[in-house]
Amino acid sequence: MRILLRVIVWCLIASSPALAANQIWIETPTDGTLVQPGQAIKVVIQQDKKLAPAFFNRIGLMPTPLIAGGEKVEDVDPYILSFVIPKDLGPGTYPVIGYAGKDGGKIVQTDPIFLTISFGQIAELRFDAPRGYFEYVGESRSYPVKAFDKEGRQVDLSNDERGAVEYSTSAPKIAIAEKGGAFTATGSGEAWMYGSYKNLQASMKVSVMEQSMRGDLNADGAVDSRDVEILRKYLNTVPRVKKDARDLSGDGKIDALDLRVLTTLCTRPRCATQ
Ligand SMILES: [Ca+2]
Repeated sequence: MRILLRVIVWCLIASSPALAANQIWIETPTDGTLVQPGQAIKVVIQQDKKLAPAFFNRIGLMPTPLIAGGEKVEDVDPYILSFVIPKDLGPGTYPVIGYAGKDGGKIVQTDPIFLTISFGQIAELRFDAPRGYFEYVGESRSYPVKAFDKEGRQVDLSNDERGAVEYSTSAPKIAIAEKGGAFTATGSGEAWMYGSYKNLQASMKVSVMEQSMRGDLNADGAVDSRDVEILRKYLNTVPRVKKDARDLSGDGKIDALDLRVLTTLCTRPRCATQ
């Protein structure tokens, strides 16, 4: 019985396209990449390194609604193919499948990857969180905005050629905007964070906790090993803002000296947590 089972499993594996797919695969783009109609896409196909170079002499992409077809002969891997997404293609998810073959040999296929088309008309920007929150002055957190078309589908802005989202705040004394949706707390209080793209703007309230106690970096009302852990993560860095709560020695650096000062501020012996 067991032998029979093995034979069946072996037959399944041997006839499975997954075996052939192991010989070649699509390295980029990755599965789930958001794309736009009219966008030029570069597809990188890799082959199993155990195969000799030029093992395949026919490499191409299977025709799909996304790809009109086309074949390219290359003698080195990675094989790089390109195509332009048709301008009139509607939103949806479309497969990309690569194939390779050798004259007189059989054709092998990659596993498919799927690209998602979302419309380029951006109707709304939204922050990806209900509210911004910082536990101490000097902390940086990422609050990128997301863009949506008028049907509520997400539009990818990450490598948009039409320009990047610009970030700002209502009060630089509370928080400042850094690159790519990162913000840094500069003082305690509340303010607004903004993300702008063309004539659209998203806004979100942000709070920077007031420090009730020097060294209480996570704003939980105690100085303990949790605060030590936070400080430890930033050892030997230079704070972005003045009065950074981690720069306890006030010398403009976050280093072992601050760690030593912090341990003297602990609420309980040995910085134990409650
Ligand atoms: Ca604390």
